[in-house]
Order: sequence, then C-alpha cells, then structure tokens
Amino acid sequence: MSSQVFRISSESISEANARALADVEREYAALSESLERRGTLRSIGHDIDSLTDAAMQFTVAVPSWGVGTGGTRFGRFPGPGEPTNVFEKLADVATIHQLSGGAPDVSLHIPWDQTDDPNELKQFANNLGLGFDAMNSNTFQDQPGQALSYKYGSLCHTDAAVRSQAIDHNLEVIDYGKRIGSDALTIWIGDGGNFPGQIHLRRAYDHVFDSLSTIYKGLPASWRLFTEHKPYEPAFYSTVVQDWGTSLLLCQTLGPQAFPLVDLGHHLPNTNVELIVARLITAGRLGGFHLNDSKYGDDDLTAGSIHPYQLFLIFNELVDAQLDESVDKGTHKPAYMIDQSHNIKDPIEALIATVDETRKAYIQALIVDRGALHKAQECNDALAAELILKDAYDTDVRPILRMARHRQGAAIEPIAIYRGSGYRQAKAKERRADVNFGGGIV
Ligand SMILES: [Mn+2]
Repeated sequence: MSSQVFRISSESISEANARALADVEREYAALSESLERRGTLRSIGHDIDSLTDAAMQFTVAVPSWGVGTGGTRFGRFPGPGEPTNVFEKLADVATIHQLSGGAPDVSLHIPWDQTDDPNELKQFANNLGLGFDAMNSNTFQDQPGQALSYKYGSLCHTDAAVRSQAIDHNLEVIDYGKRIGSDALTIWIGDGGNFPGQIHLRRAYDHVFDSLSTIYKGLPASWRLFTEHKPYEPAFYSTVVQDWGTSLLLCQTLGPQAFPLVDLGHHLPNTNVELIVARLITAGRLGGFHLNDSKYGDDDLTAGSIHPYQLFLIFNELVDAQLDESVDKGTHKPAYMIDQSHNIKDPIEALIATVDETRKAYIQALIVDRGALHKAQECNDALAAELILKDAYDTDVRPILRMARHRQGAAIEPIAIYRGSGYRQAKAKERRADVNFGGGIV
C-alpha cells in the first residue's frame, strides 16, 4: 500500500456543512412545523429531534464487493481508482461512512477478501472506525487450485466429496470471521438445475440440508446463520433454495440460530416482498436484508431507484413489528446489509445513495400514524388506510436526513463533497490499474 493514502479531510466536510447549515436549519424548522401542524408528531409520540436521532442510529453494512464495479454476465467496465485488495476496499467503505454517517460495518466475502493475517485486517478496520458484519462464503464459482469443481453444485452436489469441500470452506469462513469479530455467516448457493430432470428436486434439497446441518454445528453460540433464497440464476430451471418458503423450512429445521435473509432483488417481478417480510416476522425468523433494487431479474440496482414505495412498505412492516409488544425482540433483530454492485455508477456514490434511501424509507415509516392506520384497518376503510401510508411516504424527510448527517459530523451533501474532493482521481494514481477484482452478483 502507498504510504501517501488520500483521505477526504474532516475540515473540508465541516466547512461545507457550515456553508449549508443555515439552509438546512430553515428547512428542518419548516418540516417540524409542518409535521406539528398536521398532527403527525403528536400521533406518533415523537418530536422531530427524536426522528433525527433514529436516523443517526440507523446503519447498514457495506459489502466489500460493492466498492468495485460489478457487471452483468456480458461484461464489466471498471472505473479508475477501484480498490485492488481488501485494505483498499475498507478505505472506500470508510469514506462512504465518513460522508453518509450510516455505514460503519463491512461484510466480507471469502475467498475474495481473505488475508494471511486476520488480526492485521481487524486492526486496520478498527483504525478506520469500521467493524465487520456477516461473512459471506463462496461456493458458486471455482477458485484457482481448488481440488473439485462446483460446476454441478456445491452443498447439493451428487458427489459427497464435493459437498464436503463446500462444507469445509464454510467452516473456514466461520473461523476467519471469528478472528475479525463477525457474528454471522450468510450462505447463498448457486446450486440448482438448468433443465428439467437434471437434478432430483427433493434429493438436492436433502443434500443441502445435510450440508447446512454440518455447517450449523460449527457456528459459535453467539452467531447467526443466514440463508439467502433466489428464484433463478445461475441455475435457470430450478434453484435449491428458490424462495422464502424453502429458506424458512431450512432454518426452522436447522435450529434457532438459522434465519432467512431477504435479498430484495431475489424475487420474481411483482412479488410482494413486504408480505414475505411480515410472514418471516410472524415466524420469528427474519434474519435481515440484502438491500438493492431490481426491475426484472436483476439484483444490483441502487436501493429505492426502481421501487421506492416497496422499500417504504417493507420498513413500514419493520417499524410496525418494532412497536408491537407481541413480537419477540430476542429474535426480531434484522441485519441490514447492502448487496449491490453495478456497471454504470461510481460504486461509492451508488452505495452512499443506498444508505440515504434506506434511512429515508425508515424515517418515512416512523411517521406513519399507526393508531389511525389500525382504526382504518379495523373499519375496513381501504381508502383511509392507503392515504395514511401515502401521507407518510409523500413527506419529504430529507431535511431530517441532512440534519442527522450534520449532527454526526458526516456530510450534509455527501455526493457533492465526494465529487469535489478528488477522491477517485487520487485513488486512480495510488492504486494499481491491473485489477482482477472479484465481482459480486450474489
Ligand atoms: Mn444477496
């Protein structure tokens, strides 16, 4: 690593914030007055500062693979200054957190991010003010020097030796995660069939369950295991963990430390994702999220870029559960991770935007008048119920988000600061250009 590592100075952020603050305070006061006049703050038992506090406390984990340009099956168009190793990826995540105030954790991917010395990596992250969220294993592609291929599956493979290799990999990921302070393992497998008849549908599930059982036994008591479903890709006829039903079945059979993870893009178009979230809450098994957005079958677009109302409705379910005393908070503690890596935007800008969109949906969900909504639902007044949701969703809560960032010492206008800082240009000079960056599509 270069000894001259460029960082955006905190002075430049505070100076820009100072210039913007008068406007932010004016719009914040206007929003407070508007919410007061509409009775919103009274109905939800908050003042505007408590909403700002909630925004400040809401954070998401950034995936290490998200700071590099992802791509499609057809190509990747890397930009200048992309990170070339895990240390540079952490530096980019630290910048995202510095500007957004909402991304203090990193989700690593093994083997892409594996280093010889996990303690060094942990120390490096801690020095940047970062921690580690869930670990991600990889048995959906072959690695150099790997003994057996995953071409025909990993945890579900017909050959016990391949399954064993995939199990061992996951146990090694747990071991690495323990040493850097992670407390969860996310497993997404690409296993499935591309043609009817290729795999035995029930036997493939049984193999996956047996493999996961062995991995589950290797989990530390404080860890959670997240299973991620996906209806297709890379398998185009059937995937073994195709939807939340299979994911829930796996977790309920595995044990109390296993939870389905909802990747927002891992659903067929028009799927009611907020309903899935509600069902998993009822089952006491909502593990958390991979945040992104999707129009067709993709899963790498910026959260809220396609379906912002869906994102709001998901958070509406989450806030409702949080306020519901009948929901067991011992199991209801969803993990929020981003999983996006696209071709077009600067990844740092796209990730900052997802942090912002996610906080926005959360704050809008917090200002839903739940008492009035409950009454409307009990009276079967569909129009009133919808208007109550829309009243929250149509509220421009960005002054709260800006004030939250200001109070955190992050940037009131993070994208503008980032673009003006010359960060990417500086990184293009610092970092090697011959990058073979592990791309992520999970
Ligand atoms: Mn995912």
